Amino acid sequence: MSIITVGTAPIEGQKPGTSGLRKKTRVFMGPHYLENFVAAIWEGIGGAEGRTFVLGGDGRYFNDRAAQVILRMAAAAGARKVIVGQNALLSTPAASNLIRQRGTDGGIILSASHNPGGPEEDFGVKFNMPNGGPAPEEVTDRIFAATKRISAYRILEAQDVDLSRPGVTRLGEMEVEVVDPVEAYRGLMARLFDFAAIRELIAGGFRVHFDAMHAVTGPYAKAILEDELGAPPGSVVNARPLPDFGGGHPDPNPVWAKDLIALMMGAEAPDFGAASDGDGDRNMIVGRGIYVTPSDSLAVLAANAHLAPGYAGGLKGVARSMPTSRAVDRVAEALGIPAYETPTGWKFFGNLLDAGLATLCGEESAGTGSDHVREKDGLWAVLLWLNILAVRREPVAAILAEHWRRFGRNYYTRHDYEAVDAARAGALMEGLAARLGSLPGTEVAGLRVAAADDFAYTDPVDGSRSEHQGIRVELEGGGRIVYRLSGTGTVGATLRVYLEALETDPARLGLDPAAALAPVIAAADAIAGIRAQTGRERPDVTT
Ligand code: VG1
Ligand code: CO
Repeated sequence: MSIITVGTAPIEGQKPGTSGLRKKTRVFMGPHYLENFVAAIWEGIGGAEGRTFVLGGDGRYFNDRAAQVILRMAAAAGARKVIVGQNALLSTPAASNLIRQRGTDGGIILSASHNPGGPEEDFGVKFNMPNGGPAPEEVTDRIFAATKRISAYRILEAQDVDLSRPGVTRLGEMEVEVVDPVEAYRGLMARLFDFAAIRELIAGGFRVHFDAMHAVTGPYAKAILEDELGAPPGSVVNARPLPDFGGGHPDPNPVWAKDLIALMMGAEAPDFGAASDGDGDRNMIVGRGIYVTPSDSLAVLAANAHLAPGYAGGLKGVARSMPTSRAVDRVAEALGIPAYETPTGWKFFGNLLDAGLATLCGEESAGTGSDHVREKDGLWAVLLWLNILAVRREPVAAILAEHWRRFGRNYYTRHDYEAVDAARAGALMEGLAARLGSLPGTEVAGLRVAAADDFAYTDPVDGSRSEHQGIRVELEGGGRIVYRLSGTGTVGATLRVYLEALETDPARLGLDPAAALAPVIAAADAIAGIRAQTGRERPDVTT
């Protein structure tokens, strides 16, 4: 086997976004595209020589071939060892766990998460640090810089490694260890949660339904929910990971997991429903007859986490991404613990978790997690909910009602305008930013603006600063509008508008969220001129 050096040239646009580099699969499969980026990763982290990495992905189209390329490049770069999930599969949280447990120098995750998969859809590559978390901006900036000056990369000339069976092999000088993708993760979950209590709950007739959306969580959910916790076979559906996720978006929200919503709202609804996304780091929670918004889920988990053994000592603090509703802040206040507000994307939670400032983190986009790994974790959230339900023995709806009575309710919705012309979306954001100073004190659609700013974040641990992370408009009475452009899309720009209204009147806690939010929605359009600027009458996706 020999190492060959391939001449190449910089390819434009290899700038990692909210969560790694995401592009159309065809783009990734184009000449040198993947190779250039991987070589830039090696350079951005100071070389791969002598190092050990974890490698795996969500099983989408091109996952298997990309993994083989990365293995050959790691071997050529002098890596000591790569730990790969069997068949190149690893959920994002399981990869994070392996990086930490095995003390590796980081890992590469192949995923475009909730984006659809297939030859005409999306692919992605992300580097995670030795702490198990996504590379911070300082590192992704170095990787991007390396993509702009690359002139050659090195790769081993070799056949594919057999990744179909656990065991140790070699690729040139490098060791390749193929591991069962579920095992270490299952062990971690068993340490955090009271499996015996959940088993007893389920044995008592409590019905669980989990939709893996044809994505990577299927094998994890089957092993844990069915095999370990005794949920009857068939409780986990769409459990086989498919390269195109069955043709849908593996995005656990009421739009893309509508079968689950229909089931949970029907007469025969199970007690508890859940779904996860392409790479297993997101979750959707649904009770019988009630959808739990991710922001509410984070707040309920924060208020009840102490009921699970892994969190019995209480929480050090909580953190949420800026657009996430402030429901969890109200819980933190009641618990007397700090609440942090970070930019969108899990990479901003890493320092808080490493420094022991926060125990629980969450995002409105259905991501919740804790300091057990450095990624959000879909199945973890499901298990924490089940542990809480096993202790409280109340329906999900009753838990929410009690939560709102105690803390108030932050009605919440997100409107996405997808594939908007990038120039028009940029102009909308710039126009807003230019008018921020004049907004406070004005009345819009019957609501008064209390404050407005362009969100910037200074990391309390390392002092790094991230600017232009979305525009916040605070309304009197606790409402809020946030405008932000997505950093994970692959076509045009996606404008996200996050809408929140606070209600503490006990008589108004059970309103239809759309009705409760109608004035805030009207104000959001009036302030930004969304319809006029995007030419869209209504959002493409409402969650
Ligand atoms: C979206 C979500 C964000 C999440 C990110 C990655 O980013 O809004 O909360 O962290 O996806 O999630 P953006 O920039 O498109 O709004 V995952 O599960 O797709 O890796
Ligand atoms: Co994901």
